[in-house]
Amino acid sequence: MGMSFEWYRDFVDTSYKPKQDDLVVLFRFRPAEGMEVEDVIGRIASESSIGTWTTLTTLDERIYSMRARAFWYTEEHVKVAYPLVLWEPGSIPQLLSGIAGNIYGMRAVERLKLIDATLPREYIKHFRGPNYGKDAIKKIFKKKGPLTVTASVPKPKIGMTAEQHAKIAYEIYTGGFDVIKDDENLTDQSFNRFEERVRLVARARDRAEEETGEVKDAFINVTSPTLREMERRIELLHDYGFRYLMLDILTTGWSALQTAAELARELDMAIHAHRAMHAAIDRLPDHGMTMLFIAKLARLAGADNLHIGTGVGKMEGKKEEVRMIYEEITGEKVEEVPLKRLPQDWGHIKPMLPVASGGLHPGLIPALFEVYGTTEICIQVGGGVHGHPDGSHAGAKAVVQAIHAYMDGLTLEEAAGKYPELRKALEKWGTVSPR
Ligand code: CAP
Ligand code: MG
Repeated sequence: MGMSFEWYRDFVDTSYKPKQDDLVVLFRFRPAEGMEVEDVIGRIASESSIGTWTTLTTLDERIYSMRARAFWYTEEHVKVAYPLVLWEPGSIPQLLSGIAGNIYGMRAVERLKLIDATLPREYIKHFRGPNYGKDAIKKIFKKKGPLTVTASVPKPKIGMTAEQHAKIAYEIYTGGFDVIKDDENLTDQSFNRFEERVRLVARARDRAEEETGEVKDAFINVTSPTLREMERRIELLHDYGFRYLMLDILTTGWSALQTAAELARELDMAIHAHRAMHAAIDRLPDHGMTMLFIAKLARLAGADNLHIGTGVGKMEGKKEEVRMIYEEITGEKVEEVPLKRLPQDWGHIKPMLPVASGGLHPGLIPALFEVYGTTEICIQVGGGVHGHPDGSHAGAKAVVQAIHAYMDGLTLEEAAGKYPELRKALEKWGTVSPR
């Protein structure tokens, strides 16, 4: 039992039944040495809603009724229900300042992981979600054949001049790829200025569209030091006819994504969300926040595409997790997975376009499609294109050949007999899963 001036247990109520428009959060926790479970879950619910460490003379009935309630728990999991009134309509930063703020730093809580939250319709109605999402496959890229959107990052990941970058763009566009993508750490450096890259890639895009009759675009990174500069870069992309912008959503933050989403809608553009830094937040099983919940927020905030892992490439993220996140960002009514995912009705919010990236190459294409259970995704292949023995153009062709082979029910070996570029890629990498 706590100190006489504490009231954390007021926030534990297993008789409480969450209201329809309560926001419910599932946490995993580990009590600090000597702390009882009820004292820990009381702190989690208290500090993330209206409470603090001591009883208050300023508390009144109205405010008291706004407290969160830990209404279900075990030795290491707790569900907390939050009255809707606590949350500013449409603000992801304010939501996180509550349910993912101070509670991580409390001495009584040794470890804490935010697993998921059920966002009520009354909360999500203030968000517009993706502008295109998965619809982009047909509405932007006008795809009829394999519905896989192919993107490639020039590698080495930074250092190329804008001319070298644009030359690679032309090579992969004419090799059959839809998109040239900036790397997450390419923005506006001396060797590759943003404006010059936009101008030169637009020229390569136009030339390739002319020659192939296909829609080509780019995920050019508008990650900037200020939102004002980010908006300026987005407008420049629009001026050059690009349909997408790319944003590192975690290093820029949720207000940046919500600002970009508002502007993207005005300009009828789509957002390719890169998740660089996510593993600093989601990698530990017992502390931080799940990629599932990050993905949920990205969909709510209006990102169209989101990297969610490959299950077979160089980045961590098991097949089961990739599938669970895939369902979350493309589903309409998402089912609960006990202790791993809460139910979610997405209502009017469109499905996103999932992005598989990280260590991919032609030899991994079949395994990747098996993980996702669909080919209607965006795949990003960097090293697996530009490491091809015959160069980037052949590398792009080899990936496209592997996609077609999968669609035609050919094994990679059978297809290698048909496609020389694919054979060369398989000779170099086989079906290795790089680390
Ligand atoms: C992949 C990549 C992507 C990662 C991000 C890189 O390059 O460009 O940023 O996929 O990870 O820089 O590593 P390769 P995730 O194709 O050469 O591996 O997609 O898991 O967020
Ligand atoms: Mg990258």
